[in-house]
Amino acid sequence: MADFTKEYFRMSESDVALYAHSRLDFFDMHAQLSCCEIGDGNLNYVFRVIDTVSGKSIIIKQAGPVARISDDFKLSPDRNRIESEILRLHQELAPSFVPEVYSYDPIMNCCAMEDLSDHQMMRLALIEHKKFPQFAEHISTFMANTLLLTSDVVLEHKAKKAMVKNYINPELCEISEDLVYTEPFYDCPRNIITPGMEGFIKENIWSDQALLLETAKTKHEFLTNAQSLIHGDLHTGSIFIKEGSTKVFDPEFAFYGPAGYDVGNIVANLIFAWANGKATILDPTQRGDFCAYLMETIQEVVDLFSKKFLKLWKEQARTRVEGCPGFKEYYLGTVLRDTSAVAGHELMRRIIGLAPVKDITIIEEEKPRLWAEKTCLTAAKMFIMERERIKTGDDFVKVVLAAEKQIGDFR
Ligand code: SR1
Ligand code: MG
Repeated sequence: MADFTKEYFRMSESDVALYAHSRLDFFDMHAQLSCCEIGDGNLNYVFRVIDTVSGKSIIIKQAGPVARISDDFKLSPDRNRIESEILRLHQELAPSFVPEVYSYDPIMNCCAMEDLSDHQMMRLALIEHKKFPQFAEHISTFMANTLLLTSDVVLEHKAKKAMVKNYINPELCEISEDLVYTEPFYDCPRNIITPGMEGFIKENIWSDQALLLETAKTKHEFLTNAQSLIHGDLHTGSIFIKEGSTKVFDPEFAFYGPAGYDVGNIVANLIFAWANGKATILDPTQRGDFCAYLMETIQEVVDLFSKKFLKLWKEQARTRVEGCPGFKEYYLGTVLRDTSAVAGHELMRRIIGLAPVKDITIIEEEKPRLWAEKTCLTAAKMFIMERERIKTGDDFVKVVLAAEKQIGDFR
């Protein structure tokens, strides 16, 4: 029988069922457990264990020593500790927007958490063109709380530095440094590029020296700005959703970085869903309705985030320095500038880099696929180049509409 108490090994489905029975205080002794690996992410193994007698279920997530997507990425399984601790912290800072964590096991590098099978992964729900009217309200609260309450604005500075130390996450950061900030900007051998896009990318991205200079600046912002304890990978595949409920999970990329990184990721991934809607919904009324919903959501996410961030600042800022008139508006301005830049980077790296998103790859026909990719890249470039002036929800929406106009219609 497998021993889960001595040495790490990668668990099979039957190991996980046994683990749940013997190591967790969750199922009763008469439980009949069945286990299935359900993970479709790039890094980890996710198991759903269900008791066929009571119907009770749980999720067990185990980190492997290398990424699922490629053995090139050797990763510290410590990411599972970071993930479990951050989920617990997020539970305190933004209650009801995260799954409950039941246990963390530093030997097997796995954690057990609430099964959210009544929710759907947000990316897949958006690909089915479902709408979630409360999403902007939920995610803006989540981001304002988790980003401001972990910053120097609110935390005592030595306590904040201890947090920076505890959540140093060099290997996962390196993935973002390479995949988000470096590889999309040259002809990197592991970039995945859709046939027909090569010329557009060479001409508009790789040969644009002004753009490359700005991406050098934004990369160093990511490397050096230990502003907030960010989620670090807040795309729609890291969110479970159902009508009236939003749950953010998978914070294994968390570290102290620029607050705008999370907000920018949300904006970019809503744009992918918008591009998918434009490219795949045949009925014009339905298409207009779904795409308008996404533009409104982007606008609301940015504006609600700003409003809640300022309100929370007023209530929680720690010292007289943070109370200095004009400072909070200045600081928020820098977060929105970074939001714009990161939205641009996320759009670029999912079109040009190693880790594309399903919203785009699912578009089978050539014309709409190339339209979607070119529109996303055009918006991306504007977000990076014009980041200093992009501040309101309306500014973000206008960038997408300007990119759409520039590329033209494919129909
Ligand atoms: C090698 S990991 C590729 C991507 O998957 C994760 O979800 C992150 O977004 C990462 O960049
Ligand atoms: Mg992930």
